Amino acid sequence: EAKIQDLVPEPDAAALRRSIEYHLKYTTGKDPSAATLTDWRLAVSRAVRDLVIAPWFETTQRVYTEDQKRVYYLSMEFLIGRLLEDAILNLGLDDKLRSIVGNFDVDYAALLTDEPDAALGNGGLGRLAACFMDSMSTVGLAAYGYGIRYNHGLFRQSFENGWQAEEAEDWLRQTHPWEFERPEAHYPIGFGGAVSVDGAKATWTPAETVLAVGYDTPVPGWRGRWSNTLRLWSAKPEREFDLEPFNRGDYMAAAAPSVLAETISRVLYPDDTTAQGKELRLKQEYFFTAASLADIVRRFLAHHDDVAKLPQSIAIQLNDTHPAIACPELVRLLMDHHGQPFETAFEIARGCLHYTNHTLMPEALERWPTDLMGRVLPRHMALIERIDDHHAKSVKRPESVKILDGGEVRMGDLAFIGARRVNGVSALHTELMKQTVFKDLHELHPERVVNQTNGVTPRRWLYNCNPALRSLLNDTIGETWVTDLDRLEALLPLADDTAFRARFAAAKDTNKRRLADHLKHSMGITLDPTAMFDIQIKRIHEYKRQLMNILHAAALWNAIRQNPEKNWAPRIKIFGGKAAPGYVMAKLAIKLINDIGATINKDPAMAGRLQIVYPPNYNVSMAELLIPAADLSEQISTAGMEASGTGNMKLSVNGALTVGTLDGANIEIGEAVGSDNIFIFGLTAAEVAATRAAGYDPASHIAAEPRLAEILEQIASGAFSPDDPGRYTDLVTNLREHDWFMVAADFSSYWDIQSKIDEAWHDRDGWHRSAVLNTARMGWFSSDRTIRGYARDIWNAGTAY
Ligand code: 26V
Repeated sequence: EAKIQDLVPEPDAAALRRSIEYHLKYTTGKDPSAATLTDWRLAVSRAVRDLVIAPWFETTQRVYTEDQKRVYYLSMEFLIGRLLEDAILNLGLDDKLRSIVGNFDVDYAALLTDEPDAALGNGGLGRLAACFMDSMSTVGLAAYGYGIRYNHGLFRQSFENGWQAEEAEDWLRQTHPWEFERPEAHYPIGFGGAVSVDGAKATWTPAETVLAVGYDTPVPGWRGRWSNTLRLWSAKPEREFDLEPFNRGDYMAAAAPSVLAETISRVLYPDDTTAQGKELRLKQEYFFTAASLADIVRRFLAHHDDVAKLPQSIAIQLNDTHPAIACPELVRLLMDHHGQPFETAFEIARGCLHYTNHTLMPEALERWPTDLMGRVLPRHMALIERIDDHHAKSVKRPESVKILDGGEVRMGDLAFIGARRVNGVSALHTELMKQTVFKDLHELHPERVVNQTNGVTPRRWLYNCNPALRSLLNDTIGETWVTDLDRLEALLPLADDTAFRARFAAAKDTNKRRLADHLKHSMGITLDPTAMFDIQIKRIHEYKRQLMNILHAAALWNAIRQNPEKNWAPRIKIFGGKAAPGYVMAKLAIKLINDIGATINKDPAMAGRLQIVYPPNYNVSMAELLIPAADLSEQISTAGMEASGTGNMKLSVNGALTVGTLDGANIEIGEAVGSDNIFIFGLTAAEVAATRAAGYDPASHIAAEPRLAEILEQIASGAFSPDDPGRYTDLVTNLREHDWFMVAADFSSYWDIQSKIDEAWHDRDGWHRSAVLNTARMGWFSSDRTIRGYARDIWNAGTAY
């Protein structure tokens, strides 16, 4: 039997060159002498894309003829980043293209970075979905990703005088060469209106309807041996244009339907902290969920006739509660369109649906006012009530497990009740789910909650972003690690090999110089690549405690000034991340980092000792530069609050040592790399809960830690903000009196572990040994392992590789 990868025509350089010339001329309509860098990039992208088409068709065909179980991953966010370099490296075309493009007299590196970074997500949840797409193709699982084709992804961040400023992002301004519009795959999606009931039959007549139009992007796995589809929905009006107002001369009114409809897929919500009950957000959720389910049911019925068999043929994964409306929507389709009675419809739907929880933070759990839900989705509101009653009747103590509570629909409870399996994303997080938010539901349905610890794709996050380490690994242990990351264990004995350690350290040095060059060009700053690169990159959130990190920097500044000749480990603290535009505290933390940074950076006594760097607009592409250059990875959330983390995995597998709390996947990372190769500090999740229960008093911790007391006084008195001395009054008061995230409680142990890290840094051999052991022991955190876990424990679906 032919392997799908045999269908990737072995691309000889001459054919590739001709294909690029062809696309430049006939697809882009440009002559080489007039072509811009972007024209060349589009031509190269098309030439590469052509090579993915054969395996893509072949995969689709094989899944269809073998009637393989299909997995549908429904996610409001796919944070995919750039696609060209990823595709080139997956297909093994890097060397060939570098020389072909060079021969056209075009800068290959510049061509790759000309691609805008597709930022259709906020952070961890969206990037996980992108890693899963890569892994599902690489392990050969029949899968479709479904999401929204936002016209504007996550905002662009800049700093104005140290404050975050936001600008609309515009990735579709240029042609997006990877997608295929599917005008034939369109579905009308209704909103509002009324429901009429005739006996057992309900008919929903929506007040407005928009069209969901699909755009497909092939997702090639490693070496193109399999290729799944990412289908993103764009909202279009049913009629582009109203002729009647146009004829009257009212041109605005003529275009109104199109403006209204297109609003639904216009922009990604940039707030991943609070679930405010915004009508447009609910419409986005229903829009993409309903379009996806219509598409899924249509594909099923194209070669099956009995909807009762849906659960054998398909598995749907809900990425958090954002698509949780899938439960009543599928019940609605089965009842109103396929004549199933309610209870059968509900059991079929539940047999198909699975739900992943990504956060326990109460303010991020979605709840929709019942009046809003009833107005936007009247048929669904009625079905949710019915599902709630049906479930309550089947259990003891029904009052503790109601979906409808205080005039709101609790989407987590709906998702739990409507799902066959519910999973957390790290061992700790799954335990906390069972003990806290889903305690009552878990007791009623003890088989439902399972754990699937997150992972990251080793293609993008090691092979592609770290060419220096990639070639060392390939030279040393061969290339099989790319699809079997446990093979990194072959490095274990080499941790004690001086020559290997030196090569490993040299790769790190190369990556640090690459980052230093980049920051020189983009920000005009100079970094000493021999200093420790101490990196915290993630969304700005109080619970992630960027504040504690910058307080540590300020305390270090005081300590170094007092004792400049001490053997300080030279450190460059690098921050990256965006704050939700409405998150006042997070934006103030950004300003504080920039204020403290400016003070430290201009102090000549800090030269060669301490520096603060915060490049604006952290995104996937910047992560690809920062992660391979990190020596120290900051994973310092208040224990119990970071569901898993995935940046922690990327940094460790690239040879950074972690300083972290016992939170999320840090715990499992510590078990894997060994306690000698990670720096763990702070309260445990149980201690955090107990401290809170006993009545936490930050003032006593501050009084007991003069270093912390001193910097808080400095900050409060305006030492870092002489232009506005009162800027941080509230922030400091909050730390002194409330400190929900327990910065004061953990500060001493954070300071102490950072001092140990300074000592460890001076033992260069010891540090590099630990770095090698981090890489060697992180294989388990491949998202290939995670996906095989979902396939086995949740989806009951097969994999070809
Ligand atoms: C939440 C919300 C709340 C409602 C409004 C819009 C919105 C948009 C995004 C989110 C996502 C927050 C949840 C999230 O990203 N969780 C992260 O998921 C990662 C993948 O499982 C995990 O590694 C992180 O620890 C977790 O914070």
